[in-house]
Amino acid sequence: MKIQQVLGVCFAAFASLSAGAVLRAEPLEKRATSTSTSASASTTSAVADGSCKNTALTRGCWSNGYSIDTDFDQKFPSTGNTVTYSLEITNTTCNPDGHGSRLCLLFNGQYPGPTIHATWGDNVVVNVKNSMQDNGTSVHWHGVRQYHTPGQDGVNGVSECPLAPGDTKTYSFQATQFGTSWYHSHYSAQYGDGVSGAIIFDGPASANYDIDIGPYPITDWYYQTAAQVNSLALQNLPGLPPSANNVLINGTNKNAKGGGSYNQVTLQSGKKYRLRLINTSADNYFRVSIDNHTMLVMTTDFVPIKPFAASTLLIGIGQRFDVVINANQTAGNYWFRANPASDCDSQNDFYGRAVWSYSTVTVGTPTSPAWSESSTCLQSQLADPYWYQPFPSGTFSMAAKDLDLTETDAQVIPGGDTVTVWALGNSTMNVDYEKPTLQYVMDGNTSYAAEMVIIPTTSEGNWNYWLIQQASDAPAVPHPIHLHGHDFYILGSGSGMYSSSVSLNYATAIRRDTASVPASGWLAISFSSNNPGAWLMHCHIAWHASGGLAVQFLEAPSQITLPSTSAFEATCKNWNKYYETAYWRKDDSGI
Ligand SMILES: *[C@@H]1O[C@H](CO)[C@@H](O)[C@H](O)[C@H]1NC(C)=O
Ligand SMILES: *[C@@H]1O[C@H](CO)[C@@H](O)[C@H](O)[C@H]1NC(C)=O
Ligand SMILES: *[C@@H]1O[C@H](CO)[C@@H](O)[C@H](O)[C@H]1NC(C)=O
Ligand SMILES: *[C@@H]1O[C@H](CO)[C@@H](O)[C@H](O)[C@H]1NC(C)=O
Ligand SMILES: *[C@@H]1O[C@H](CO)[C@@H](O)[C@H](O)[C@H]1NC(C)=O
Ligand SMILES: *[C@@H]1O[C@H](CO)[C@@H](O)[C@H](O)[C@H]1NC(C)=O
Ligand SMILES: *[C@@H]1O[C@H](CO)[C@@H](O)[C@H](O)[C@H]1NC(C)=O
Ligand SMILES: *[C@@H]1O[C@H](CO)[C@@H](O)[C@H](O)[C@H]1NC(C)=O
Ligand SMILES: [Cu+2]
Repeated sequence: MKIQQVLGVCFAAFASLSAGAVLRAEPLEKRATSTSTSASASTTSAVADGSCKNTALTRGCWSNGYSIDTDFDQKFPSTGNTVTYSLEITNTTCNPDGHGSRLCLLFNGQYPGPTIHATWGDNVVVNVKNSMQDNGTSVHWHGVRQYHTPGQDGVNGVSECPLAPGDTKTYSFQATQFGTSWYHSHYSAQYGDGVSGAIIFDGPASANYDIDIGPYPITDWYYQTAAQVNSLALQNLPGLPPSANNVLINGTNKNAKGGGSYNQVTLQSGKKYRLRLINTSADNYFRVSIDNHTMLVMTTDFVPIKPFAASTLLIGIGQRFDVVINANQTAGNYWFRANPASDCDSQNDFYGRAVWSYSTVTVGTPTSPAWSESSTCLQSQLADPYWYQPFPSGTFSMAAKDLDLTETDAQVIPGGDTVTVWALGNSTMNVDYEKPTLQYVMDGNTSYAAEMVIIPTTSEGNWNYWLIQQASDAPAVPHPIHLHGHDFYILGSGSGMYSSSVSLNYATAIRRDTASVPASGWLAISFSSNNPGAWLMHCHIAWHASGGLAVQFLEAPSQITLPSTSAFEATCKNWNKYYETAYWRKDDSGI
């Protein structure tokens, strides 16, 4: 139990709803055109509507033959427009909850970092500068497919060398999807120090709303640095990670002693608001709700779903839920809550709060009652996808390969300390910052080091089936598993050992980029080989990724679109030079 209390904070993957939480599905008030049927039909590829205008009452519309019915894995527009951002990472201090100033690593001096805002089909260019003195970095665009741009995925040791202090890199990729996501450093546990920000790609939506109030990142917050918490987490069991000290909602909260301030949102009575919930946690587990208001959930990660109403939502690390909130209650002040889920063994001594107020009342401390919350941590997968891609029935047991998830004490860095490490498929990852996977591809070298944990995918056009199974002797904690370069279909999950007699969902599987392997349980996923590259799949608990809980799928190496060799090599050269005399040494998996 002690282990679960401290480590067991990553249970959620799907929206977990209490039995009474699903209230009513609210369909689009107006369909884009009358010919559209894909919301209810089970077809392999949705047919795009004709053009109609995207307005408050027709959010399913887009333009030029694209709409909510367009499955962006099959088809996406190219606008020819480029949006450009500059992000500079500095080593500075911050004090988001009034508890006191601490070391923070921030994009452009702010937490959360600037929101990257583009339109479906745009090219996105981000100039990143590493102005920290003592860490490398690489910036990953979570959930962004990086279709034919694997060199822009921002995973040091896989798609690039880390950017040395003082170095710059221009990331460039197309927004082939629409919806909400986030970007963060992939350099060890660095993002836990604040190096993250939101991404919005404008596009159609499966529910109507009047006003988009943008991203709402929710994160756990520690008064120690991520490197400090991480080194404690890596110590041998039962040396366990310290608990978080607070929860930040949109970068702020009051602390336990009352200092700091709440995020405040003003609502106009009668309007419907789109809110983009993003879980940017390093570790912890909360249940999100707004007193007296239900949330109409319309998107999970980047993927549209048939809208359903919920009073409370559980979100896994890295996951996003776009919801619509109808400001139709008595004008007043209401709590927005992000509660640690005690039923999931998360600690109860901190909680997230924000104040949502109607414009006609004076902003004040709400007295609104909380929704009653589920008392079970079990996830029920109620989200129903907007686009179906049925699988050949019964394929899984025959085609699936196992990735066993285990935990052990071992050396990650040869000669280094014995630490708690995790393995997927028998191997603990330890990437080589100086020789990323794409370097091997450029060299045509197939003598991969074992600790790269390279797994070849099926050939292009074929499906990959994976069973991620927690070993019976692994600690009973759930893990939010995130795949790069693809969304995977979740065919099923459960507790205990997977058995081929379990029925899987082939017909209406939901597609996500992050999903949970339940404590002591299994997760059955599938993805199609349709994007050549080197794609990491890892646990999104920062400390577990650090402890090596990752594999990389190497897909169609001969068809990979490689990044510019000169830029790639310059980054590596700068890194190698820096690392010769670097003060801090790599002491974990690197990711
Ligand atoms: C940040 O600055 C502190 C002290 O100024 C230094 O000890 C630390 O190594 C720096 N960290 C990074 C990532 O540059
Ligand atoms: C979140 O914070 C940013 C920056 O302070 C602010 O511009 C934005 O309006 C906030 N979002 C919400 C929904 O409160
Ligand atoms: C973030 O994800 C973690 C791990 O899945 C989960 O424990 C936590 O509840 C999530 N936080 C929120 C605010 O949903
Ligand atoms: C909020 O909901 C509670 C419980 O249903 C109800 O008693 C209360 O009157 C509501 N508050 C307002 C301001 O509508
Ligand atoms: C308020 O809006 C919600 C969500 O659209 C709906 O379920 C509920 O019935 C509405 N309540 C009132 C009092 O109109
Ligand atoms: C892990 O080891 C087992 C037993 O040796 C083997 O059957 C399995 O194929 C290995 N898994 C991977 C992904 O290599
Ligand atoms: C392939 O990579 C390995 C590991 O870095 C290295 O030892 C070997 O020399 C390389 N082989 C070739 C032909 O480059
Ligand atoms: C990054 O910098 C922090 C100090 O800010 C340090 O504790 C950590 O060891 C550094 N990590 C690496 C791998 O450079
Ligand atoms: Cu994990």
